[in-house]
Amino acid sequence: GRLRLLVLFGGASAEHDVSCVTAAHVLAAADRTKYELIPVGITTGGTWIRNDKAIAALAEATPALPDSLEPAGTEVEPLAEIAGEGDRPTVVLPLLHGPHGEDGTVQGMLELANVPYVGSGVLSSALCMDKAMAKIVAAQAGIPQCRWIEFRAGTGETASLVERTIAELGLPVFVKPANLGSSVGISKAHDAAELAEAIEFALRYDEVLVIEEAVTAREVEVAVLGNLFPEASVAGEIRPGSEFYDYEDKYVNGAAALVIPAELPPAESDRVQELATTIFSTLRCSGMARVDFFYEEGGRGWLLNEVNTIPGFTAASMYPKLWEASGLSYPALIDRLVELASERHAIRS
Ligand code: ADP
Ligand code: MG
Ligand code: MG
Ligand code: K
Repeated sequence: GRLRLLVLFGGASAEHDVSCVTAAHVLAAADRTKYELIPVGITTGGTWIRNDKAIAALAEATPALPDSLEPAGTEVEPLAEIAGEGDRPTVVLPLLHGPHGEDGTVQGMLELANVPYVGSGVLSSALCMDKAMAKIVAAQAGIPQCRWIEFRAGTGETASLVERTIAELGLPVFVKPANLGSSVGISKAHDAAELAEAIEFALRYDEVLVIEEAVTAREVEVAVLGNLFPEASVAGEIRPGSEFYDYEDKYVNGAAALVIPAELPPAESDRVQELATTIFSTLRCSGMARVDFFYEEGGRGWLLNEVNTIPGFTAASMYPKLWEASGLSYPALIDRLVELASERHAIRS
């Protein structure tokens, strides 16, 4: 029989809508001779809803699916829905970005349910979601990174943090909430006044902040796939449409251009692929992750920016495009991710 592939989408994050688009694309692309596709949407309030309309559409010979799924249909109880009826094998594909999806919380629930799921486990998901903790662990393994400082709310006044930042990092700097994505809460500060504002702004999103020197560099990303023996795709470059790769650029006007493969000397491509798989293993990732770098030409070379354990997955997203350019089609990528999820689950249980 076919494997039940439970596609989890939506969620409480700023990337809710992106996730709904991704889910529609995955349903359209996945091989229906292999999978019984069960789309389950999570509302911004956290309710789980099985999309019956999409399930009915998928039963047709030529399914008419929307461009974007909705968390609409029958409300379901999460653990019961994951388990399904009888003992049909199930794999869960969490297509959720940011907090309560990519940060280990949903992964913890899936561990308790004892089902295989695509992507990283609890520790790695939480680690990669927290920019400060990820940097600390990566630094311990000797991974090159930009200069940065951490700040916890309540441990000092904004004015003294402004002073400390300028003394230690200079200007301009990037101020980020530790636990977020999609550029939400992030700003670039060019002077002391902007820095104070950037700190106050980021503190609305998290009680831990990361402040980094602003590097002048190219942005290069590598898709990694695998469990204990991960493989790297060709590298791709992002050319932001504005001063940095912000939310608008990512999802609203799509002004950023993707260059695949990135134009790099062969030795540098090899180097960044090797770094990407090392980082993937260092941060205990499994299944998939997109490892994002700054490439400081003529300077320090490769600097890790961040790791995203549930990278953007629409047809236009970097992660699947990098694999396509490396010889793995979108449907084949889904198959491989499902296989990796099953393998990891079999080893661990
Ligand atoms: P997110 O997880 O929200 O994507 P990032 O840390 O990747 O957060 O930052 C978003 C974007 O901001 C990056 O893609 C890059 O364009 C810019 N940026 C972030 N940090 C720096 C930095 N230290 N120097 C230069 N640009 C940066
Ligand atoms: Mg991110
Ligand atoms: Mg990023
Ligand atoms: K991240």
